[in-house]
Amino acid sequence: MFKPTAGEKLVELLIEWGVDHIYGMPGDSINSIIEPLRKAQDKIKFIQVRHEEAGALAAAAYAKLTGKIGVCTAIAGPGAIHLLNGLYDAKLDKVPVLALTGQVESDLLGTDSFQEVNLERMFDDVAVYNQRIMSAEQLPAVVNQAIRTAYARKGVAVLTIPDDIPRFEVGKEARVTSSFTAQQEILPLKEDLQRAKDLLNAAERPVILAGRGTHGIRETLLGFAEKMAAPIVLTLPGKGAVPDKHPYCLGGLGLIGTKAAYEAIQDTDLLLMIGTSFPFTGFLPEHTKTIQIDIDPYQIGKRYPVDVGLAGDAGLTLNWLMENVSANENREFLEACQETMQNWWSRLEKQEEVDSVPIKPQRVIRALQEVAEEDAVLSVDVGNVTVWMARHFHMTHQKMIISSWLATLGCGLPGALAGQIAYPDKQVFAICGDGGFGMTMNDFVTAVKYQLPIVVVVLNNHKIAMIKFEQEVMGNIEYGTDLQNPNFAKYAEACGGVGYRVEHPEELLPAFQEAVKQRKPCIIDVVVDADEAPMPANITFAQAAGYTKHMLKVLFEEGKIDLPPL
Ligand SMILES: Cc1ncc(C[n+]2csc(CCOP(=O)(O)OP(=O)(O)O)c2C)c(N)n1
Ligand SMILES: [Mg+2]
Repeated sequence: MFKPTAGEKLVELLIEWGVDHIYGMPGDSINSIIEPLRKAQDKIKFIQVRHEEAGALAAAAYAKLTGKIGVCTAIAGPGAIHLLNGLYDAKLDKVPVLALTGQVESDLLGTDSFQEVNLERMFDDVAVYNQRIMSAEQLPAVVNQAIRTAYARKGVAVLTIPDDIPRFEVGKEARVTSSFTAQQEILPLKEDLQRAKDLLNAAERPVILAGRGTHGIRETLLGFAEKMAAPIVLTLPGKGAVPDKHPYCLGGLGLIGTKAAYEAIQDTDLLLMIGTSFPFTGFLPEHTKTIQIDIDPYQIGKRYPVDVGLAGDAGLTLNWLMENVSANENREFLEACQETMQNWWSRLEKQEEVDSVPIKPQRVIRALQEVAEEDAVLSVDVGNVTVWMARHFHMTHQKMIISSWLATLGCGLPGALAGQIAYPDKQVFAICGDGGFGMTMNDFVTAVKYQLPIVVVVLNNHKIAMIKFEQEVMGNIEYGTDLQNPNFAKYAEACGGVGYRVEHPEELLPAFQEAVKQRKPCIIDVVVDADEAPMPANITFAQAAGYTKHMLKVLFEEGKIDLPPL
């Protein structure tokens, strides 16, 4: 009778779970996993990445985009170590990822063998499930449990597989378990809903702070906002939950935020936090009544004092509240917020039209906006580039992903690879700074290899500009912030893609228009102004004081000063 090897069984189970691709770099300790993957390539595709970190970041991005588990693999030792950054991105953004790593042969473990690293200990902090496979018979049940745990606990499962095990046959004594995970719908306690209802009925100026947990409930959220006459402020991971230009939307909060959002949050008499554990609590009001809705009770009241916690599904909870609260007839506060927001948009539009050289980063986002289709995927890297995208790009139905909580540089390109694999027919953009792109740019050739027609936009200011401003606001002089870059357009061509180098504003839109028609991997290398400051909507005294100190240092230590134009 045919008995599969443990490697074959592993691949069979991945397919049963609906996994259709896996990112990785083959090598010694996983060759016995790669061989069954080769045999099953019509059902599960192996995407060979050039750096395991890009593979893990892509797996995390795939999970963020689709809700399905992202899978990556790496050899023992160095390959496994390279996965860590992407796995932490998945952990911090709470998405399911499975990492399969090799390990030295079972009978060599613990002998300081070649490439032996204590992987269970190394992955201990990042993983919600972390097991070394001990036998071929153990493997099937553990694979099922690993994937189930990653889904149920929204995190990373790691299976460390000693080199010999995938080659053994799985005997009939192996336990048979289920390859699926059950779903649930959760409503908060009745008495908590009742208390929330009372607070809402008494509120005159309610404001909604909507986070990642509000994706997919757009109509409910807007219906609720309308009934409560409550403007909606979005966290960065919440961007796209409602269209940015919707009359109820006041844009983002914090350093990336808008004046309207900042003021609304300061003036509100009832803050309703939905699906967010907003970390920048300095931007939240000091004393105001607060309701927090989150599917996970662990998040409620964690960072900010709340009066009522509603532990439940955001959509179901809002539906209950909508049916039970009375409408807020007073729309004055909402209308005042809307007016401030209109002014804010006009201010941003003016910034987007400036035609100086070097090009203003805001103008690049405007060009992107003009070519991006309604269902495009936008993978945004970390840096000032994040601020420009968060503020200037008006989402309608696009999907945007970023490394929200780890904020790791280099997430942009891997996210775009995953986006194009998940949605072969959609436009997919990576929007990166030169610092961020530089961290994972070697995997641009992966897009070329697998014919993934992503468009990478590099806002090239020859600087890690966000850090320059951080240093200056602290009162220091920038140091270690200049970047020596290649010509990224020529790099694209050298990799077999298409490159555009843009140095003047009038070349910008034509480059974008051509790039999206190529259906080939492209890089648009835009030389942008490094001195364009991502000014927050409100400037604190400490920031202003710090900046003044920086200016004085430049004057006294370097004898020069560039005052910003009035
Ligand atoms: C892996 C990693 N290293 C360092 C940082 C700190 N960091 C945050 S933003 C940034 C600069 C980003 O520069 P760039 O990509 O050129 O974008 P810009 O700010 O110039 O638009 C750095 C170094 C980080 N977030 N992640
Ligand atoms: Mg830069």
